[in-house]
Amino acid sequence: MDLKQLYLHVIDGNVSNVEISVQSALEANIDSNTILNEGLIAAMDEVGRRFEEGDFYIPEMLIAARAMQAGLRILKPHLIGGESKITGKVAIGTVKGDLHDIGKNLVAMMLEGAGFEVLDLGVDVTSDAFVEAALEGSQIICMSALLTTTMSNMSTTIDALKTAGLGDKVKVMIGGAPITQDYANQIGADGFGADASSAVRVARKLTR
Ligand code: B1M
Repeated sequence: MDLKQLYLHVIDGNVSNVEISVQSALEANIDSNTILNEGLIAAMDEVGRRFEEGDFYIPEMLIAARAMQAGLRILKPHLIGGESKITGKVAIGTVKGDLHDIGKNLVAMMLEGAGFEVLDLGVDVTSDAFVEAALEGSQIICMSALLTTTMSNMSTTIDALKTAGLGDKVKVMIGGAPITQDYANQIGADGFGADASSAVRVARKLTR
């Protein structure tokens, strides 16, 4: 079975064909991470490229995102495995001004699968809401940003956590397409995840 079809169906935003292709790939015993990376994520990268070139507009990005999410729903039980012992409590959200949630949802899903109790704050999350989650016992504040114009809100939240006296009590992990380890170091985040699997590794390290 060829993942090229799945890739093309995501770009076309064809929900039912994406669902059928993910199901067929699973039945053909293709590894769930390969389906995710080579089928779904690669397609979203191409959608982003076409948007940048002016070949795609917001509606095309939206329908591709909807198709990707349909594929993810089928893939979810295969990605997260069977671990269930609670290993820590985290809060996750996409920062203020940013509505991208596919990567954040994927990270949340993988953290949950790894045994973390996950409080999903959604998108467009204010610093105050992250601080509130920390006050309520989240050990790691996980922030996602997809826009270069919103990533500075990560630093604003780190400042707000310090102002609330939580600087030493809570860890901060950040990620998203424009985020790098250098940026994490620069704003004083405790961890950076390049993708959902590394986010799980980093979260485990931060709660050890
Ligand atoms: Co938007 N968008 N978008 N968009 N969009 C990007 C991000 C963009 C790169 C496209 C492009 O130009 N090539 C560009 C940003 C450019 C920039 O900032 N330099 C862009 C733009 C410009 C915009 C708008 C401003 C467009 C406009 O209105 N003119 C607008 C902004 C709206 C807003 O947020 N205020 C906008 C809107 C949208 C849609 C709503 C249409 C839709 C989002 C739908 C949704 O999320 N429900 C959308 C989409 C789909 C994209 C692209 C095509 C795909 C994003 C995605 O879902 N990728 C994107 C292009 C791209 O990224 N290639 C683009 C798949 C996802 C699995 O990857 O989110 O990177 P990602 O997550 C990864 C890692 O980054 C990491 O793990 C994940 C799994 O590997 N990760 C973490 C993420 N969060 C993490 C947190 C962690 C650790 C790891 O720890 C806490």
